[in-house]
Amino acid sequence: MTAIFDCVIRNARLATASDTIDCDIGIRQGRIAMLGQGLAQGTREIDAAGRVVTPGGIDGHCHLDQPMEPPVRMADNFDTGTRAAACGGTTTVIPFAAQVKGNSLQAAVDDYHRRADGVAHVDYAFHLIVSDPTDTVLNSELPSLIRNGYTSFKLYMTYDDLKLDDGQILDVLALARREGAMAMIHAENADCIAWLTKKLEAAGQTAPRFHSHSRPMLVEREATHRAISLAELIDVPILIVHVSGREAVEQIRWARGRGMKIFAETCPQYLFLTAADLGIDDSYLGAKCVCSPPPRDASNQQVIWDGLSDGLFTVLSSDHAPFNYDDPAGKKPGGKEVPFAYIPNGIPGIETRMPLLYSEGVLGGRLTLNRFVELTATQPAKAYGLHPRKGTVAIGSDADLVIWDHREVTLTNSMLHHAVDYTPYEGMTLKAWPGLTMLRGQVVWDGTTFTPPSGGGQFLRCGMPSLLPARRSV
Ligand code: DUC
Ligand code: ZN
Ligand code: ZN
Repeated sequence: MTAIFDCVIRNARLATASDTIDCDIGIRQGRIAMLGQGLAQGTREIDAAGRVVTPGGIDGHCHLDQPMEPPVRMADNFDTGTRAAACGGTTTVIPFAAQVKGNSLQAAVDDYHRRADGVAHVDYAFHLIVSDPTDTVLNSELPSLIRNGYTSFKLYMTYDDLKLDDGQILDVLALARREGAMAMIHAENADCIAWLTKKLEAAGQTAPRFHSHSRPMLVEREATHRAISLAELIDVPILIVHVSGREAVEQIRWARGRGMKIFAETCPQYLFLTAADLGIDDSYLGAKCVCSPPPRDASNQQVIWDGLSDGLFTVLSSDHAPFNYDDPAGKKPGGKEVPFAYIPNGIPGIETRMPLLYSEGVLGGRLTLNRFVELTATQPAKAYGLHPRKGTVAIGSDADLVIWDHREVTLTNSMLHHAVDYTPYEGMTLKAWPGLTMLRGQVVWDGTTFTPPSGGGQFLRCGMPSLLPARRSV
């Protein structure tokens, strides 16, 4: 007799965003087929023996193989980046197809598919980055891409090659409202950053640590408030990405108090790093932690923890932006220790996102297990139109799961699977690590070894975000 399940995970303590139950999990053809006690024998049996099982993580903000201005190149492509994701308990990633100013958005999407096809080891969708909202982009390309499964896009208020002015942002937000798409906003005031950078350079203050002086909380607070105001003018929800501290959080709470739908994302670097990690002297090692917005201080870390536990934040993502430290294509462009303004922005974190939050959030007593699931899987799936196929454990959902090992782990870069030559969390002691990651019923990480899934990671066309109201006409 053939078994009715391809696999049964037995004796799980299964957590979703709403419930924690003790059960067996029956899997058939890559999907969750049954939850219950005493399920029939599966072709494969995995005993979870009371261990916590959660949905596979969804990293709703990461950068993989994103084209850069030479000589800079990202260290991770879809092969190494998604391998690292899988080993860290993430089964879906959503990196960015970035429009180059002067080029079409469709060209960016086509190029990005070529980079991912046949190479990814977990499932993936694409956000878009809109850097040049021409009439063609607004009237034709973007609406048609949204209808084809690219339902979220990022807008930048800073970075010369990406930033939009307020009028352009209003144009794109109006389109997001018409089409029901999710607009993500990078909120930092570009002119203030440029002005501060010039002053710092004139004073010879160019070491990596001055990166945080050029982007104080004020520039994030102002841009966050402006983004909220632009969204209010159009009457459209937005999601503010990588919120780093108190003053931005205050703006979001203020807007929510006025009944606005402002969603918010934060990242592990704002919980575990501070500006001191960019250096307390002029050492170049601080370049490893140069990212934007920059990490703040201990009291801001606490504000971020509070926002994670009390519901302020919608999602927790990695903002994995992988550049080697000791590399002419990385943090030392052209082989030189450069002024902070020329250091590629970003830190690696695709593999450490889930373990850091599980260990220090759940086992550290700061977050409930269900809130952990909500932040790392369920709400990203809802925000980006992948729920309920992804982000939860329910009958018919993809069997994307993590079994957690509660054990002491000293984090070192040598145990990670990305292609980056450092981790900002080197030497940290964690209380847990994924003991098994399953993608659509296939074990891709068994706690020791990575095994690529047969058939590879699949491209996911996103539906409409389910955190949003239905489409409206302006
Ligand atoms: N900031 C971003 O906005 N994107 C990538 C990395 C970073 O630090
Ligand atoms: Zn950003
Ligand atoms: Zn980013």
